[in-house]
Amino acid sequence: MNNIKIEDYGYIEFYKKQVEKLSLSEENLIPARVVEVHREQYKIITEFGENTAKLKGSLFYNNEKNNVYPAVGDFVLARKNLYGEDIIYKVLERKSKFSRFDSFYEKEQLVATNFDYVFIMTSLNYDFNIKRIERYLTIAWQSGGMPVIILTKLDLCNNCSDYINQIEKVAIGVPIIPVSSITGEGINEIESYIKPSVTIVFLGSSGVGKSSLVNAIAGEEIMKVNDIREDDSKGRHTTTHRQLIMLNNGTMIIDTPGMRELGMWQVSEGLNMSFEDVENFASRCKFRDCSHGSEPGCAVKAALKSGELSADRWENYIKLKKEAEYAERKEKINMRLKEKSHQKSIAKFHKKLHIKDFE
Ligand SMILES: Nc1nc2c(ncn2[C@@H]2O[C@H](COP(=O)(O)OP(=O)(O)OP(=O)(O)O)[C@@H](O)[C@H]2O)c(=O)[nH]1
Ligand SMILES: [Mg+2]
Ligand SMILES: [Zn+2]
Repeated sequence: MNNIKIEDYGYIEFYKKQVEKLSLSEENLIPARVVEVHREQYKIITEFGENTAKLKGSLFYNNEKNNVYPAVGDFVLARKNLYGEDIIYKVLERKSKFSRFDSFYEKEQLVATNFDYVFIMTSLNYDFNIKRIERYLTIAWQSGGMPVIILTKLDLCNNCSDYINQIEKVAIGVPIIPVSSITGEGINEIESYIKPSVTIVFLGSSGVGKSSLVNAIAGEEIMKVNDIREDDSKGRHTTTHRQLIMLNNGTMIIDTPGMRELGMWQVSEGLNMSFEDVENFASRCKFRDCSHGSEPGCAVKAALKSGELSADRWENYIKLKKEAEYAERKEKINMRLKEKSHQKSIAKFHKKLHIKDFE
């Protein structure tokens, strides 16, 4: 792979300006984009082509509080190694990021970064679940990318307009595109997003047809698809890791494995956007701190009663909000713990110096 221009990978002024501000010239660092992330190994693309890379240990494994680790889609500064792995020095500030709350490690997990569009994919059969779409939309609005809803497996569906009507109610102002990767129906409607230097992240449960759509758009088999699987609800993950793919026309797609769990992570803006109707009602309550319980003049209760607001939508809003608050509390605790261990390691260091002084 010769003559690669990192600009074609979306390296725009936003990132260039950050680099100009850093005085790293003597290190000979070059811009790169992260295309794959494995446990401790990365795959990056630079002007020299694709290569494996690892983190500069002293900069990343040093128990600092504010280390930012690379995710798929990131622009980083790296040092070229002609004989082996490149070395990643720094992750540049992101223009967008999709993250979820990892309930096992109780912290933020980044799914993808620096994309322009978020394709929220759901299939028009067993998988269809309006609450999940509300959840995806909330995180997508928060991400900084533009959400688009893609309804897959159009060829398997007889009552699509019914599904579309349901989605329109919860996805106000979001494009909704039904497609079939088998018959090709609807693919031309996606074409307005398929432009050079544009990055799109594909999200959705396992088996909805994310990788199939990558192939349908590309017109060739780039991603592996499990053809014997019929019922997507019972599927095993076919795609096993997140990956940024460059199509022939210069569009980049981040294909992801389906996620079982999509916990809320810092989504207050996302909630504002995806539940604008709900928050509008709440802002009209008589008391500013209304708990929407038994207070008089509660606009939410009135809307629920009149049917202007559906009970399902209200309940889901409350649920997502609670989850987000939980994640926020956990984050605060984690920050405090990190702060403590950071202080401890500094204290240890000083103690060592001190002992040496008197030796
Ligand atoms: N009938 C029909 N089947 C489809 C369509 N798109 C995908 N499929 C089938 O659905 C199954 C899953 O497709 P994948 O593309 O692997 O799904 P995925 O979302 O990438 O799944 P993971 O990688 O596990 O997250 C495969 O058997 C596909 O052949 C479609 O438009 N119509
Ligand atoms: Mg896949
Ligand atoms: Zn109220």
